[in-house]
This record gives sequence, C-alpha cells and structure tokens, in this order.
Amino acid sequence: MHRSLAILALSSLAAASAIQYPFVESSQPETISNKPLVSSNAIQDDISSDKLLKRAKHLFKLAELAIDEYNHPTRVIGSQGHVATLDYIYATLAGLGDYYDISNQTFPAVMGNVFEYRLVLGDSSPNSTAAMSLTPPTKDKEPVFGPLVLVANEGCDSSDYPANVTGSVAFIRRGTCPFGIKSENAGRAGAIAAVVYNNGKGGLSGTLGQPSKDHVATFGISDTDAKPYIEKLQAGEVIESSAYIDAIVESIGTTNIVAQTKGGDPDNCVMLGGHSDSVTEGPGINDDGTGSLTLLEIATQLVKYSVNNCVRFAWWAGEEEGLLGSDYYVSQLSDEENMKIRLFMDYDMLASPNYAYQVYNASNAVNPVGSQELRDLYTEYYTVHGQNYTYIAFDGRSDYDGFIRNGIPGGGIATGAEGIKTRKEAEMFGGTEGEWFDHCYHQLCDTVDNLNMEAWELNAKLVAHSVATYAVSFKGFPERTAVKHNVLSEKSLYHGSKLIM
Ligand code: DTR
Ligand code: ZN
Ligand code: ZN
Repeated sequence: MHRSLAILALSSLAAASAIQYPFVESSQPETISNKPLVSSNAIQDDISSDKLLKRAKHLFKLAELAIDEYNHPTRVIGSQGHVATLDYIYATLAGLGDYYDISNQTFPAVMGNVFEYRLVLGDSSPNSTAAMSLTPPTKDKEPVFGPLVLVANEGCDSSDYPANVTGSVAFIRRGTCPFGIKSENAGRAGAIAAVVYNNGKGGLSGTLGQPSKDHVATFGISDTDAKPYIEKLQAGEVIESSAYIDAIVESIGTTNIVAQTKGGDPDNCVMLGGHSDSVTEGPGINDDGTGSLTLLEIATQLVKYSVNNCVRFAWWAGEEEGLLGSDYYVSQLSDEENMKIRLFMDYDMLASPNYAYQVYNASNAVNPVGSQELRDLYTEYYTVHGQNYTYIAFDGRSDYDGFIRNGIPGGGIATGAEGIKTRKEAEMFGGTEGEWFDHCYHQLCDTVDNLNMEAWELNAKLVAHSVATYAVSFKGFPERTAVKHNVLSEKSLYHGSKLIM
C-alpha cells in the first residue's frame, strides 16, 4: 500500500475503529484464465439494489466521521469522511484477492472556503453578489476601499487595465477568457478587488480555478445589477466602493485510487470513473456516492469472470474542487499510456430522487471519435429496457472533461442535479415537474434518503453492461487515432460543477 495512503488509512482506521468494513469479500486467488468470460447478462444479474443500498448506508457512516471537525457529515477532501472513504475503497479492492493491480495516486489538491463576504458599490450592495470559489481574501481579511474602475473589453489582456485600476476595484465584463485570468490581470494591475459582471441574464457564480499568486479577491454580480454602475462610470461619475472577503485557499494532499484487472489486453483498456469526494456542505451519497459505489460493486462482482480487454476503475478525489483528480491523472499519462485507454466512462449522480435518465450528448463531430458510439450504447440500453432518456450537454461538468480534452473518447450518464424537471420530463420519468432533479444537490440532505433506488439499480446494471460490453470486445468501436493535449473548446464554460468563464 502506498505510504501516504497507509498513513491516511491508519488515521482513518483509528477514527473508524468502531466501524467494520463488512464488504471485503475474500476470494480464493484462482487464476483469472480458468474463469468464465464475463457477459453483460451475467454481471447485470449480480447487481441488486439491496447490495447498493447496503454500501450507501455504510458510506454515510463514514461521512459521519467528519462531524467532530465539520459539525455535520461530509466527505470533502481532507476530512476524516473522505479519508475513510478512500480506506473503504482500498480495503474492499485489496480484499478481492489477486485480481486487480491497485494503485493510489497522491497529488497536491487545492481547496477553498469562503467564510464571509460583502461588496458595497457607491451607496448600495448588489443583491446578486457572490464571491467566486477559490478566491483569495481581501488584504488582511479586512474590508478594502477604493473607486470602482471600468476595465476595457473583457479584461483578458493586461492592456485592458488603465493605470487608475491600481488601488481600485476592477469592474470587468464576463466573456472571452476564464474568471481566473481576469482576476490575475486585475491583481497584476494593482486592483484591491475585482467584480466580474455577467454578460448574460442572471447572477454570476463561478470559480477562479487553479490558484495564482496574482489572483485578487473576486466577486460576480448579475447583468441587471451592473447596468446602473456602468452607466454612471461611463458618464464620468466616481463610485467609491468597499470590498470584503474572508476566505482561505489551501493546498492539501489527496489521493486517486485506480484498479486495473490483471487479465485482459493491457493495451486496450475500458476505463470508468466516479468521484470519491463530496462537497463540504454534505455527505454526497448521491453526488457521487452512487457513482463510486456502483464502481466498487461492479469491481467486486467482476472477479468471478475473465476479461478479454483490461478494465480500469478510477475513484477521483477533488472532483468538487474542479475535477482535480481526473485532471491530474490525465496530465500524468504519457502519450503511450494515453493511447491504451480506448474510452473513459464517467458515472456521477446515478440515483437523483426526481431523476431523469440523462445521457451526455457526445458527438464524434466535436468530441474524440468513439464518444458517439458510447452515447449510443446508453440510449440503446434504455430503449431496449423500455425506458425514456434525455440528452444533456456534454459541457465539462464532470470527470470526463480531462479525457476528452486529451483525445480519449468519453461519455456517461447522470440523473440530474440542480436542473428543473420539465412537464415533458415528468411525463417521461414520473416525479415532480418544476422541481430540481436532486433537491439536495450539494446540500446536507444528500443522504441515503435522497436516493431513487429504482433508478440507481437500472443505472448500475447499465454501468455493468457498459463494462462487460467492452471488456469482451471493442469490435466495431473506433480505433484510437491521436493523442491531443488539453484541447480547450472555446465553448467550454464549465470545468467541473462551477463556471470557469
Ligand atoms: N455531479 C456534479 C457535476 C455534474 C455532472 N453532470 C452535471 C450535469 C448538471 C449539473 C451538474 C453536473 C457535481 O459533481 O457537482
Ligand atoms: Zn458529482
Ligand atoms: Zn457535486
């Protein structure tokens, strides 16, 4: 066991000594070759809602280990809840005999917390004000004061920042480049804070992404709130302002866990992932306990079979901080290793209480070739099983993003987060029109009671089907042709659950 995980595991074992890990099924170390080849029907029959629910209940107990530190259950990176989650995943895999090569990948993650903030422009505080995620605090975590200064264009170039930005609050229009670049440019121009105003309808809540020493305390506000200030500034008025953010941005070590079958062609891997972490606010049993536990259950059942192609499972850490684990993993792949991954399947939120069966609308026209075939595997399964499905944007909001940006075909399914179920979707899937798909998304109530078990069981069987299909054969699936390196589609507004631009 990698030293750092051993330390993590020991600390969690100490904390979790009251909790046994009941699902470590010991298996005889048989040779893989004398096992029957996996089939979709066989492994789907191994999946049941009872077994999934049992794991979910256990995961919630692990989240409760964080209560002393966070005053509520959570599995956010760095918490005892997440350390215990990692230990549970690792111990379960290690208990499956000699079927997998298990590796853990510790990497430097960043996590941010905004405790308090306030923005006053002139004599009013815009109602839509939101501090950006991963924003640094204002100087000495105290209010700062200065005039509001309009930045030219969209603040993506240093030349957009007039000299009088120094000592001022930079007022920057959204668009063209990520919020992090705007904040960095403002900081370099000597601004004491930055306010990004929306170029579309509504408020603006996003993330600065990877921290920079030049980032400055940064807020987002809506287009309507910004309008009167823009007009006054353009008329030459001076708008004295104050900004205050109390926040921390800290680096912590955390760990991806990757398990690959020893059997199967190692040059043609089917890879799938879920994220092992939750947000700070809650235990994340749907987001993404359902994805990571589905992988753990399938990895457990798969040991009964042999495979023709290797199967690689990944439990990503730091997804909620901005896809940190999957980004790090892909960044460490050599081109040769990259080419061995035939496709990556992302499983993030599989049991939303007000679910829709959602399929990422990948296409070979804009995504690595093979993404569309994977999409069609999902839609065919739902159709064959008499279920409706909807397409959702393949827009970078979960751990597939690093893979498709680097030339690896990707896709996945979900059951919905803070999106609102339409009347048509209520007719297609049941549930409640006009409500979030998951009313506990990123909240304390994302517990075991926040799961639709019927949806989870069907989706877990679909995940098993996707694994078995490609573990048996890639016949008819496009060959890998090229590695790409962090291709940024100009339309990528998301990288993780938060807007980056
Ligand atoms: N599971 C969410 C990220 C996510 C993935 N797909 C969507 C679609 C709509 C909203 C959010 C998401 C999370 O980890 O927060
Ligand atoms: Zn998620
Ligand atoms: Zn989330």
